Amino acid sequence: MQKYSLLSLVRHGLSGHKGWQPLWRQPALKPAYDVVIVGAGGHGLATAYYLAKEHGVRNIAVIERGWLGGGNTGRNTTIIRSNYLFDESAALYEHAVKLWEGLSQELNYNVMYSARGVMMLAHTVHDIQSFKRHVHANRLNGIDNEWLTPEEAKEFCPPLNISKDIRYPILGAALQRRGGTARHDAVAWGYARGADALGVDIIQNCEVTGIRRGPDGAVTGVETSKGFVATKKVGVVAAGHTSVVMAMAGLRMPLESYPLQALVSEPVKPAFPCVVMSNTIHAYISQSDKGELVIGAGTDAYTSYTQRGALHIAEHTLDAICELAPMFRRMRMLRNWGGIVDVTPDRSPILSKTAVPGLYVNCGWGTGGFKATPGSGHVFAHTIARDEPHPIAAPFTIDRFRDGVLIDEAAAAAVAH
Ligand code: FAD
Ligand code: PYC
Repeated sequence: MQKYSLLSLVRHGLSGHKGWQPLWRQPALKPAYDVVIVGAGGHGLATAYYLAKEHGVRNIAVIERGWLGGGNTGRNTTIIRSNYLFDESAALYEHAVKLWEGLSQELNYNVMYSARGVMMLAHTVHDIQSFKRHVHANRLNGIDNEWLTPEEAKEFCPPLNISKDIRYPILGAALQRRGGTARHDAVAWGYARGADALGVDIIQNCEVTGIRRGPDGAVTGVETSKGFVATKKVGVVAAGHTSVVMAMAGLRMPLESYPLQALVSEPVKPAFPCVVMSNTIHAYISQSDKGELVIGAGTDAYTSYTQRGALHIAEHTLDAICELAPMFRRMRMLRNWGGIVDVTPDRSPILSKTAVPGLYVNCGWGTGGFKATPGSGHVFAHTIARDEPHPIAAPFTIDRFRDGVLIDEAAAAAVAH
């Protein structure tokens, strides 16, 4: 694999940048693989990377019906944090944050992880109680989180309006300083490049249309738009389309798929130093390194597979943003879009073996899975390679919906809490 470094940049610069190699191959689909991953989003690609790197499985295909990173991975607002309430969630998301901290070095690819701080605004007494509970629970788990007064919040993020005369005044905030953002495309590209270098075949523009099972019920392969592929292990990592893919094996999933929308502004000079989330009014905002304000909303009210933005959602969210940071009132918005998020009844993911031997599923990340990408891939690779869950993944079994052992991270929420 070509290495990226200052030296290689200078060397290629001297020869007119003509010698760079493509980041991954465009291989033909082989008739058989040891493992097939369905879906080349960040989670699927990370799973393949760690399967190859840490478990020595080299004969892997990642099959993607569109282009890699074109699903929610390339559509999200890139907020990274680990300030979840329950011990199980804290362990999972903190595992991911620790991997984020070294990911650019691990992949030799700049994923632009920026720990600029994630601030969650409280607007009601209930918010204050709930966020303080999170602060205490996180600190007991060794995860940084602190409570700020409105004045301290404004000091950390000067554009905030802390006047008491608005619809939802800011009454305080929880701040995770190690939280932040990363460049979403780069995460998909970095894992794709790393997996490809370890021999993983990434097959784009190829839809999985069926899952074949043998007389004992175990997986024997997948049907695709490019033909049949034999395999004994299939990992489904298809986000909003997981229910559709799992139904191919006869399994009904505890998932609902909703559009979640986001939008970006015209680019401006650095003006917004951190990430701000307001779950109460369903608005969150950060500024990309390109200068665009990256703004997101709550989920749409209805289930749907429509990956589109809608004006009324943008209007509602911008109403809130203009109240929170009035200096943005004259900004123009450039584009909006939607992604289909896979939501479980307890708003926690599923990382699990299934009742079908050889079939594994990684889904249910809903509105909040980007932050988990490295950790999710890491523990799911273990689950597939060893046919038993990684200890961090064990509580996130699909069986919890049968047994009632839920991990209820705000089931009423319209965005991740
Ligand atoms: P995806 O990237 O969606 O990958 C799944 C892939 O499966 C897709 O590429 C799809 O084409 C493919 N696929 C589906 N069916 C088939 C098939 N039959 N055959 C082959 N391939 C198939 N999370 C955060 O942590 N922070 C945020 O700030 C945040 N903001 C968000 C904002 C928006 C607007 C959206 C939509 C999501 C947001 N999320 C956020 C959630 C996050 O984007 C997702 O949880 C995460 O990216 C899921 O990654 P994935 O790899 O599982 O899914
Ligand atoms: O999970 O932090 C998050 C998030 C913010 C916006 C959407 N998801």
